[in-house]
Amino acid sequence: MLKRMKRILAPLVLLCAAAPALAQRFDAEAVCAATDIALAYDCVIRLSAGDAPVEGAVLEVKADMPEMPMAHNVRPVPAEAAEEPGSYRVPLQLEMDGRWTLRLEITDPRRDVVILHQDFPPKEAAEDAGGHTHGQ
Ligand SMILES: [Cu+2]
Repeated sequence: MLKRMKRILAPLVLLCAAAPALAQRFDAEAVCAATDIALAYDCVIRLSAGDAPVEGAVLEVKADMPEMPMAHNVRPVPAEAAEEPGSYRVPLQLEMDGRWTLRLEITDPRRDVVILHQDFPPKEAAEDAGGHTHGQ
């Protein structure tokens, strides 16, 4: 019985080892710029896995304020591929200034969620670029 199990499992293990990139989680960073419209921002999100840009991804961005649960209901915005490989443009219409989270819901090439923390209007200091966390 055990022998049989091993025979079934062995090819599976091989498959996983052959595709280490697939096991790697996505990473993202956002650069947002103010527009002429109040509280509207043009964000460019760079998506990567390992150090490689992720091209052709499908993702939506949901903005929310972690410190104001239930206060905002900004609709998710589908990201559009930008010129630079692995870059995606997301126009955001926020409802107030302050600290927002951008929840990246990635559906392709595989499902993942990356949460970015971002101040609006964006601070100029690079030190406050904001960290990011992963979540489901
Ligand atoms: Cu708020």
